[in-house]
Amino acid sequence: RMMRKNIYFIHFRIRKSASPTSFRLTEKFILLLVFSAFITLCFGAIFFLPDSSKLLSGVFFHSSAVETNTRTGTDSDSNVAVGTEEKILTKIRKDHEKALVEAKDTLQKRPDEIKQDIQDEKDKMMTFAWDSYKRYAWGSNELRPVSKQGHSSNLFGEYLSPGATIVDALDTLYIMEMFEDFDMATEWVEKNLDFNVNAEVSVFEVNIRFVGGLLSAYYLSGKEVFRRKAIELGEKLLPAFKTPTGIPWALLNLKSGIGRNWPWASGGSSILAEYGTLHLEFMHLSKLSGNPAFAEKVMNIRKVLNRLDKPQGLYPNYLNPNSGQWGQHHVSVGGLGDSFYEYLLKAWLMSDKTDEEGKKLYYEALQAIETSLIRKSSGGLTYIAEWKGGLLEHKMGHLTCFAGGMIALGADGAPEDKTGHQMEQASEIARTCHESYARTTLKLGPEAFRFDGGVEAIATRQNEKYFILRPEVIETYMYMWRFTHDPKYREWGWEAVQALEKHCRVEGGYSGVRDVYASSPNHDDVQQSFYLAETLKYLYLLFSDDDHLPLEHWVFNTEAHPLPVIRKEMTDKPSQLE
Ligand code: DMJ
Repeated sequence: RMMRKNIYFIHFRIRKSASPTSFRLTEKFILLLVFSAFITLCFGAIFFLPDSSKLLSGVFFHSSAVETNTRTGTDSDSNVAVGTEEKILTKIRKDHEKALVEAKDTLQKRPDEIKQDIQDEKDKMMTFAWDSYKRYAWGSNELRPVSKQGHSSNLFGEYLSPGATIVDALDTLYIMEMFEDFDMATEWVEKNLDFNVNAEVSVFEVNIRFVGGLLSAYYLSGKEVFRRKAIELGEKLLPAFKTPTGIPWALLNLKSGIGRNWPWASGGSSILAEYGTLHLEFMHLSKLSGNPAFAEKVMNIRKVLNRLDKPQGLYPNYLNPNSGQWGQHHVSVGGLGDSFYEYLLKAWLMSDKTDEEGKKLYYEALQAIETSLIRKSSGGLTYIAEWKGGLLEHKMGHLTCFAGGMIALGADGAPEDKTGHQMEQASEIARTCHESYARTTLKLGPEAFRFDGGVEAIATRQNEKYFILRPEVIETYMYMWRFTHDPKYREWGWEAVQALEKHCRVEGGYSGVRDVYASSPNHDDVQQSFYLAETLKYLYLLFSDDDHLPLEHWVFNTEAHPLPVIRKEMTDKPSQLE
């Protein structure tokens, strides 16, 4: 209904590669030998110049262009082989010049032109990701794009007729007007998505991906099947709240209704980012089902939290559902904490700004985060550190990068004239996260980066160097673009598109990489479902007009599934939510 006809797909031009040019031995052998030495010197320069000078001089682009232009077919190869060295050099010079002009054009393109490119290009990222999943992994949770097969992690239910990618991608397909694929996915949901199974699932993951995905699909398409399935699944999750405090278990067996917590979580605790990331979906479930139980469960979580003392106003990541006491005092705006803060703000926005308590809790928490966790490096980069028992760990996760977008989204409602300050903070966080990408070889961000031991925005531990197609940095660019229209956010998004295409795209889809500092990608062979749900959707929205899913009407859940604002005056008419 609200979709515009004119849509823009993210694309990339692939430069073809072929076998290296070969030279035949002729009587001009010596001349060719000299020429080979010249070529070797050129390549030497390409590899040994620092990246910055390659970029400035255009050499960086030359190198791939030379490959392209000298490797595109046997015809040109044989022409080269029989030509004189002068002809060869002239050809290479010409190719270089052409490539340089092309490269400069790309660099100098303004966002509007880039948008035009995106519109024109046939090779679409979402289409490729989706088609690959369809082809090799249909019905599995996720695609293994290198080995070209499916895999089903039990996080979202190994036996839950998995299909996590299908449900997670539904709204992206709809938003991008890929309606045939949307219909195919709908049919799969109708026929296969079954919750009456003996399976243990993560309550959080099932909620953000499955409940969130189904709700968005319902609101976008109006198809009843999604409403029904979302409510059915929501009801299956309710036994998770049967704890002495009502703080839900992390894991739940859908058949027996028996819950438990992650064995690694401090003293049997539930996790802040998990029990704190149910609010948006559960409020909508009550709205759509007429059953107040969903809303009651999440409002009770607030009550429990309100009763507790917060160290320096901060929320520790661990809370014991039996005793109602904090576990380890570890605070993070990244993993284990992140979307709890996001949902406080969004609860207020989604309630048409009537949920005053959500608003108050959000701005208070943000103030505490600013006081205790936000720091500036000596090089001038703002980052959000982690807090362990009062000590700061100067590390920021890729996950934490969503906070730039969150702070920008909340800036408008900030108390005490802090709007400008919060926008500034949001833009600084966006810049830091962009730096974390820019300072790698592959131009993709590491899982976590540090500001200690003489480094800034760089991962120092091997197990923090991977990139798994996460969306948070692009999510922040999207919000920053919407609020500032500063072209740099589209430029940064475009850089990410290029890096994804160059290093993550493989024959059978998109894959994460194990080390963003390596000279070439080592693929992890997983196309995460959130890549289709979030990364590609936020990229698409970054290059769309602002009235495409306007932020005054839609609130994105933490998996980027848009949920409509529940208007005060329409609270009794579910069908008129949007
Ligand atoms: C997604 O499942 C959600 O964004 C979640 O809140 C955090 N992690 C992933 C993406 O990185």
